[in-house]
Amino acid sequence: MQNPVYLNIENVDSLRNRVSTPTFDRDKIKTSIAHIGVSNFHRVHQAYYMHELMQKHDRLDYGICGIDLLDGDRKIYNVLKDQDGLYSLIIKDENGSHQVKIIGSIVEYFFGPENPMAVIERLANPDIEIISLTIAEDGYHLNEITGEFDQEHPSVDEDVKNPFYPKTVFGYLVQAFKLRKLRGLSGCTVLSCDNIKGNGDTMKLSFLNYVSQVEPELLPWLEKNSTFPNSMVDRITPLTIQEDIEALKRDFLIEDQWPVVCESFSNWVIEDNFFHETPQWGKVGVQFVKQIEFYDKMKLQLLNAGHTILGILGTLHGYKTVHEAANDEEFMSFLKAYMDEEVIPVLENVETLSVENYKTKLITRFKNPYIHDSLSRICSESSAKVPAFILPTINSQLLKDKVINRAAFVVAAWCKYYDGVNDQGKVFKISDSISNTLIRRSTLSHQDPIKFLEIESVFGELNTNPVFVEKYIGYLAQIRSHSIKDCIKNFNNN
Ligand code: CS2
Repeated sequence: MQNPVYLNIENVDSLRNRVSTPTFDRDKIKTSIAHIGVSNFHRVHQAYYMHELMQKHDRLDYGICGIDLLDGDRKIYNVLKDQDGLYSLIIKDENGSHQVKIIGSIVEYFFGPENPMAVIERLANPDIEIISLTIAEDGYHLNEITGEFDQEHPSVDEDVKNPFYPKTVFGYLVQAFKLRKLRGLSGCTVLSCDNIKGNGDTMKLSFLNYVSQVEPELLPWLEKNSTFPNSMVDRITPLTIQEDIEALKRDFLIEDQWPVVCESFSNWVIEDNFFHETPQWGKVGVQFVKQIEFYDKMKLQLLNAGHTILGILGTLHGYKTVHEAANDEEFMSFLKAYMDEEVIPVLENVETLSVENYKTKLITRFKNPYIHDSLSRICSESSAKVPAFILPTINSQLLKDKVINRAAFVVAAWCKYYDGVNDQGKVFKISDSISNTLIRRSTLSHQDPIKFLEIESVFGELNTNPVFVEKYIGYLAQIRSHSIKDCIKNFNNN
């Protein structure tokens, strides 16, 4: 038997008869994108699209410079360095077919904590026309309810005090734009690729707010020299597990330290608002639109909310992955009814986008047994997810005096989630930047249920809405005295 081949530039051609490898000349690639946050999601989505452009259309002008800014991201930086930016993308569809592609669009990589000045210089380089971001929902430092930038956030405060050794994206960007202005260079597009409603507008708001504190004189230049398109990104991407690494070695004889798995479905819709000319990404299926709002709402309130719901309810039951929960007919009936009765009515403006088709496809995507998407991934940082994915539905429904039964049930289940024990008596791990608050409030809710709803930064004024509060209290009592599955069955039968 042959030995596995270590993935790097020297060896990649020898893999050509096993998997799809880059056929373009990587030395000819021009780096015009700097991407901050080389997450698994970035690697299956944007980097994949740019790779396809190079591979299928010989467009070598959209090379990516990957950048990470957090100490915790050292591993991906080391892996990309070792593997010359190459990595394996394993696409798994619902029928069990697996396709492996070696992605070659990330051609440079920088690590902020090691050399912040190098990152700032790279961002300021005139070749960079787009600075894109995947910094996760909590990277924007927003107050979930007011939607405003949290100026008091400790890392923001640190950056204000030490502007030349930044920690946050905002700190880096301000230095890069300052250099561009000083050198008489043009600005660029800042493209957010995170799951946030109006992600570009949000980024703009947060960034300009930060700039007004540290470099107010830069504001007029920025107004003329930057754009912040909104975008909707979609591709389910589980965390890589050891089994993925082993399977690649066993079945394809490829030794890759950190391959990445995703579903076959993929979607990217971007508001056409670029500082330089609109990128030629339509060739690989990227859609440019005038208005993103409808696409955004549909995706966040159906897919991401659907995930959060399966995540919370499934974890309470004892399931470990999305597909386990989604293939349980009781859980799926609950979710379908939530979508039909509580979400789709508030998506009235998106009829032309065929919400029904999206929903039907979504159910198959959730059920895909080959994507081992862990519920712990889904439930991490729920304090940023619930307000972004579920509360908009609740608020719209309440405004119109419409049903919020299942949504209130989910919020009650979310409170129970912080008891930290499932219905099989097993303890599960809670991972959230405000986990102490969530756990404390959930504990207090045993005596006074409203205490959980009083976390203002999460729920805003929802605790003052009598219709919601009554339902929530009723469901919480039910959930604390019956198994989650029995409660769901009860729902489905009524
Ligand atoms: C998930 C998303 O993190 C989550 O809660 O819902 O990562 C989801 O898988 C992606 O947005 C799919 O496009």
